Amino acid sequence: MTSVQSLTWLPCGNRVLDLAHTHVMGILNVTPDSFSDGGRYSQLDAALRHAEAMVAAGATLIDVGGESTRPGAKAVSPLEELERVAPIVERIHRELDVIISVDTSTPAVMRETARLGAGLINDVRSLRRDGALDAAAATGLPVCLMHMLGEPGDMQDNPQYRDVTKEVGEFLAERMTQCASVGIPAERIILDPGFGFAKTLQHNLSLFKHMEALHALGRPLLVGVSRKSMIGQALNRPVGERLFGGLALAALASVKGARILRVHDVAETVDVVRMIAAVELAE
Ligand code: 7PJ
Repeated sequence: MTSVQSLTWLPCGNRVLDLAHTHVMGILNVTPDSFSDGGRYSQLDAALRHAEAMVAAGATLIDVGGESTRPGAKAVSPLEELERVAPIVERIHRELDVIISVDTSTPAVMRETARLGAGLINDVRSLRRDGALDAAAATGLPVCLMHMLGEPGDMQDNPQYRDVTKEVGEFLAERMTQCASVGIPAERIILDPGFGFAKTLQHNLSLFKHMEALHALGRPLLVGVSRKSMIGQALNRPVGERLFGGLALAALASVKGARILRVHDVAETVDVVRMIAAVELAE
């Protein structure tokens, strides 16, 4: 599904993202619990090798995150988050041909990683932390705004909507207005429905089904469902057995016009995207 708005290029630092195609964003967590053990050097090395493998598998973006958004995860200080994220951003920028996205809500992390070569700010809190709007604006980078109610710690406490897709759309429109007020133009914004954030299984499924309604906001959509509990709940699968369900959702999201798929399993998802593109390019 193409639309005029999608036939554009999005500048991301020193690279551009061609929004005519669906892209795969590989997830790179640099939270300490995402590695077995070992010192900072081996963690950095392992992270770089993981990023390299995802780029080789066809990822055009790598999403680097240093703060866990799992419910119940411990809060991280801005300094600790920066110490986790900055070295890997610097190394990826120096060594790999890829757009670096930074999964952060922290103003200091936005500013510093932009200086080190990040090309996109991905904020699950949609720049609602104190100082985040100004920090993001100062970087000049594009921003991914994601829908979530509350904070990761309490977001799953009985979330309620009358019409989840409509309310997600209204939230994202309001965040775009806030961005405009600090000089972040619509042309620099990516929107994300926020699957798994403050939503029950039924909310997630309904939002996914009706995601096309969000195209009315005029901006490219990013979808992140990889290994999430909505797959686990729908199929009754533990986290290690959610790949096929995730690929089904990746294919559906792509056909529904999502432009960026945020995933753990890059090679598999790239095949899905390329196969769909091959069919869409046929006479
Ligand atoms: C998302 C994210 C998502 C965006 C996470 C997980 C949880 N950023 N960061 N969208 N999810 N933009 O990967 O399971 O869905 S962390």
